Order: sequence, then structure tokens, then C-alpha cells
Amino acid sequence: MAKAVTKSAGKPATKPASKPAAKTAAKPAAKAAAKPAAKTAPKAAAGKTASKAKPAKKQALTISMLKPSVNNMTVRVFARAAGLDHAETDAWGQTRSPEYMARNPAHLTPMIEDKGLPRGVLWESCAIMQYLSNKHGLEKFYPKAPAKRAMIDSAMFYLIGTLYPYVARATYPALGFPQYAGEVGHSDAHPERKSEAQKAAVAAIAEPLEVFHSFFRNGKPFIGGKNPSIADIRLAATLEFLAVINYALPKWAKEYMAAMEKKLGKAYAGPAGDVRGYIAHVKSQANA
Ligand SMILES: N[C@@H](CCC(=O)N[C@@H](CS)C(=O)NCC(=O)O)C(=O)O
Repeated sequence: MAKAVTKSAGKPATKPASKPAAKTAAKPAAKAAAKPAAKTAPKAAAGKTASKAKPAKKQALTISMLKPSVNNMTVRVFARAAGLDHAETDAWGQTRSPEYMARNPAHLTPMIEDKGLPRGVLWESCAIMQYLSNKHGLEKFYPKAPAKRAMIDSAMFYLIGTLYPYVARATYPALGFPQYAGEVGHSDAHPERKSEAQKAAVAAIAEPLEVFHSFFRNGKPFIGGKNPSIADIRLAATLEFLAVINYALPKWAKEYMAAMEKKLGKAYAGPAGDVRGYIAHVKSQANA
């Protein structure tokens, strides 16, 4: 498995970073969201810890990411599970800076920088996983056979186009993330209207969720079959957000997420820990 080297803003993931990212190595996963990043090198999926004294080797692949985000968790899990040597830069508070926007006018994370990309960078979690799978011949995660590949693509497009907007409308108010322009949640509508809209989104999640189960998994452990595919990484990461609203996941989904974590081990648990740490923080603030 690959080592992930994290350059962080040196602040806890739970607060916006106002300073430019400093070149400190951050602790990965579980405790990172709750604690300020320590100046120790991260324990990567491989379980190896880079020496504190040695400067991190320049990685060919870098990922700009936000620790509390499941869009980012997706690519962070994938890079670890695929064993890709890479470095992570914590972009908290930086995505709208002139430097970032000059490279990425969409101001989005995850974003990779990789030699050979026509514009030097690539965003959109699914496109990143597709590109890296193609580049490194990772058929295990993204089969080459057209029909099999089409199912993975279909599951990912369905997630981004249908399930994720429901999840965002249902969870972003609780997560404290900005809503999308044009949505009730974004407007100055009465709080009751916003609450109704959020409840409608929560109610709408069940249908696409069942589609992933009955159609895409179709009796198999994962959408990818016996092993998780990039569509599975995208789905499991997305479902992590539902914990913030205590969404009652169906039994199959709980088992599926546990199976993903078991199969991918630290590659999953590390980035998931950041998301879970943020959710725990948000919940503790709400209950305070
Ligand atoms: N569909 C995109 C969504 C990416 C996205 O929404 N990224 C958010 C974090 S969850 C972001 O970077 N926002 C920062 C900004 O807009 O300035 C993906 O899957 O990568």
C-alpha cells in the first residue's frame, strides 16, 4: 500500500483554516478531525510512519482535499486502497484563494495534480478515480470490459446526479456546509420551509438507496462483485454523512459499510475517521 503524506493547514479539520497550508505533516484519520494536526508524519494505509526528521519525498501525485468531506474521502480512500504514492494538501479555507482558483476555477476539492493532465489538474471525485484507474491499469477497481465498466459508471453517475443531491440537502444544514444556490436552504425562506425541504430530501433518500442494493449489487457483496469497485468507494463514503442526521440506514447498508471497511482496512478507516470526527464535533456542538 502507498504512503500518503499530508501537508496540512496545521489546524483542526473542524475549523476553517484562515492561513495558507503550512508544510507540516498531519496525523491521518481518526483523531485528526478532533485535534490540531500534530507535526508528526502520518501513518498511511501501509501502516508505515514516515520519519519526522526526513523531508517528505516529492510525490508525483498530489491531492488537495478537505478532511470533513465525503467527496474527498472517496478519493483519499481510493488512493490508499490502490496503493498509489501520493501527497495530500489540506485545502481548508484555501479553495477560493486566487492561487487555487487560478488552477481550478471551480474551486472544488478533491483536486489532483498529476503530470500529463492537459491542464495540470483534475477535479470531480469519480473522474479522478476513473483517470487514476485507467492510468495505472487498476482493473480490480474499474473493470475494462465495456459492459462491466458501464455498470460502475452508471452507479457513479446515478449517485452524483440523484442520490448525492438528496444527501446534501438532507445533511448540509446539520453539517454547517453551504447550501446550493437556488435551493430553499440557501434562501431567506422561513425556517419552517427550510425544515420541510430538508425533511423531503431525507424522505427521498430511501428510493435510490434501495436501487443501489437491489439493482447494482444484485445479491453480490459489492457493486463491483466480490471486491469493492470505485462505485462502492463512492457509495460507502457518501453514506457516512447520513450519521449526522441519525438516518436509519437499512440493515443491508450497515452491513455493506462494515464490509467495505473490513475489506479496505486502514485505507478506508483513516479518511472515514476524519469525516466521523467532524460529524462527532458537529453533533457535540449541537448538543452543547
Ligand atoms: N461532485 C464533486 C463535488 C465536490 C465538492 O462539492 N467539493 C466541496 C467539498 S464537499 C468543495 O471543495 N467546496 C469548496 C468550495 O466550493 O470552495 C465531487 O464529487 O468531487
